[in-house]
Amino acid sequence: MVYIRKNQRDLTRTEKKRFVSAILELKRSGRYDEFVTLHGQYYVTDDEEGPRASHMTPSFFPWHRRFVLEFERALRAVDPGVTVPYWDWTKDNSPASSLWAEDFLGGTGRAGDGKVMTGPFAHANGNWNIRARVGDGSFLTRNLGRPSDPVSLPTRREVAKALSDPLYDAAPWNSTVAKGFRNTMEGWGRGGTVRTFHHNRVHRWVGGVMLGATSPNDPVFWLHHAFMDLLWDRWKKAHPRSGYLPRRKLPASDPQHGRVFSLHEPMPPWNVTPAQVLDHSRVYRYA
Ligand SMILES: [Cu+2]
Repeated sequence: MVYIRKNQRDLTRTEKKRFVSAILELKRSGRYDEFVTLHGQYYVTDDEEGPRASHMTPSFFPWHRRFVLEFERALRAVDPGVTVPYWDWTKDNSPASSLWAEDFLGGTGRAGDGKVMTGPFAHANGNWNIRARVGDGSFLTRNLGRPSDPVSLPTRREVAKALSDPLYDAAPWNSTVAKGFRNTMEGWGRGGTVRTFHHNRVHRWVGGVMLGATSPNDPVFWLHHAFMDLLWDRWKKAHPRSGYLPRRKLPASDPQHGRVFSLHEPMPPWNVTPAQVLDHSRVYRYA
């Protein structure tokens, strides 16, 4: 049965409650932290000598598609009616959005230590103890919009511009690529400048634990990446003649040989190829 991923703003009160409860159950059982740890393990940078499956790489989109899907499977094993909603941050772009309300993800962190004091994931409720992380502190932190040095969320126009590029990705297939949909959306800027866009900027806008390798410690991670996944679909629809690149394994002479995953190379840890995750329409669809 195909199931639907909805825009988070359209969830009913009951849907929000069931989504939150399923997450808390994964947390209680220890399963949630395995996802955090896995993301941390795969968060490697350009200069890493080994294979780079999840970030700064063409397989950023397929890797995260599979990652969110694995998480969603775990949620659905707890409650088969639950799916991962998406957060369209071009529209719901303020801390006043219902996403951050008491009955859903809770709000921003308090001044000083950034500790989140509201909602089901606030530390005081006893259900959300952060274990797998880089740095210290066992509580969820956020700094929505970073008021002391404001960050803005990507706009519709900026996203539309990224979507208009028919090129998926280009050599050298890393964070320095100055063209192509993948790196513009992933958001590493141009050749190491400080301008960061789109996906990375959303992590920054949320702040706190959403920065860096163990960002799935904040449940909003999944809603952000579900929207990224939807944007990849939109890009594919807009450019039916384009496709995932590189199509073939890079030659041994290429400095990125053995580091990036071409269309038919299996990605760890699941050993699925980008080609195998291109079409999800028999598993889930977006409403
Ligand atoms: Cu991310």
